[in-house]
Amino acid sequence: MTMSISRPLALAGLAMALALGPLSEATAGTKKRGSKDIMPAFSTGVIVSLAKKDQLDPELLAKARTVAARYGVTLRQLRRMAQGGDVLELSKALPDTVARKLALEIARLDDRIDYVEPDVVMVPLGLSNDKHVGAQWNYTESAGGINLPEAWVMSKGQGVVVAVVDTGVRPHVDLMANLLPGHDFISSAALARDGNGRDTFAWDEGNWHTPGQCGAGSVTGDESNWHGTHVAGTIAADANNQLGVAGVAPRASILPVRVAGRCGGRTSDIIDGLLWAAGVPVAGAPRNAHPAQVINLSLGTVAACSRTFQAALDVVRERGVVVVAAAGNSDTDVSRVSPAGCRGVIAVAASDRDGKLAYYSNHGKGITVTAPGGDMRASAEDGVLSLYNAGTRRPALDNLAYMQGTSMAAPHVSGVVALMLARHPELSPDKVKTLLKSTARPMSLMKCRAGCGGGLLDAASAVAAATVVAP
Ligand SMILES: [Ca+2]
Ligand SMILES: [Ca+2]
Repeated sequence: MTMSISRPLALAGLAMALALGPLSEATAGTKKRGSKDIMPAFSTGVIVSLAKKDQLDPELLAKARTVAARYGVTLRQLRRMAQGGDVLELSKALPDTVARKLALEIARLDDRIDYVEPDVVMVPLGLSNDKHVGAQWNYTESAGGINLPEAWVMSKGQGVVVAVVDTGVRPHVDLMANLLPGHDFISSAALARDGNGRDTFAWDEGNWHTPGQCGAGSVTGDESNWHGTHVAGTIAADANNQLGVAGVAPRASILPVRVAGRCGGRTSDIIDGLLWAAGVPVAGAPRNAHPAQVINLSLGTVAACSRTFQAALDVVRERGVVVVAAAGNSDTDVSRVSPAGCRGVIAVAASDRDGKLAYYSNHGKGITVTAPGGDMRASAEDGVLSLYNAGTRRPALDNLAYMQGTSMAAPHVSGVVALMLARHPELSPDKVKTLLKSTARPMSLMKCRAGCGGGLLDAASAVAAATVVAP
């Protein structure tokens, strides 16, 4: 019954996964937690401004030096600023909080002082210290990136659960901190490769298959593609741990729901997984202790939305859960695809590094927004880098890989929705959809002739808008 099989692999497009070598830090098994997520603010001096633009006199400077000595620093008169005010340089940088106290004490020395402020060092809004974050053009580049660093100042997705209804996950060292226990909904032991049907372990056992085993049109072959791990990494790989990559919402939690194995997943299993992810009781499965606020569906098939799937999506949406679906990679109208063509979902098209609709991406009126999915025809590095496994069939060591597809685009949106909900948990699925559309960056006719929704996903604008609207 090919109509009942949805293939996550089909959405991983021409699954040109270029596996990087095993990461030494991953194999070493140690995890350093050096820097903090918050940007460390510090000051190298204070700016003293006197009333009537008076200049600082030696007597006042001497008093200020006495105060500074109590903070273990000396002051040097550096120069006068263009609009008035004197810059006094500290012998060593002080943390912002300390510099503010020092400034306040100096300000109280003399009535002629209008104000004193720390000469705070401003830094570029860097993303994080993760080893390979420099390869994540999809977060930072102005043409094709999602404007993530500015969004991170506002939110990192703390407290939001995102379900990845997919092939399961590997316990990747760069994901473990954010991984919740999930469930395996694959009812066929043969497709599941774990020796049984449904169970409480959502580990990806590999989806490789022999030639002809999955029928015509199958995209993967004799190598597993660790699809769910890659998707989960884009949503919530741990950030600032000096390892691997960063997820879009590095403080969100991932609920892994395994629905696809060898040859893909049955609609009946996917629907049970979807409902369970949203907190709906499913016979035979334990109660979901961590119901998701966002569900990522990087899978689908070219078929109109079935009544069964639509009914399940309606139930999930009534519970206030946001469903994000990959539009598919057949360069066709999204209305022909399920579940992205179903009502009420956020359908995501894929863009390339230039911010142009990717050559493979589906499109059409049903698209909500477009997000980076990459195009690896010229260079693998123009794909989306995320978490992977070095095993060709069975799981082996952690590593990273580039992949392309609308499967890679959808998790960018799921991550941004997590950032939005962390700021405003009461937002309805409809409101989230409206905001994603209205805050996206419009694409010119050169970038997309039609059917890219609101345009390119803009994380900072979406999170900013989410904080100030009614639910
Ligand atoms: Ca199983
Ligand atoms: Ca990381």
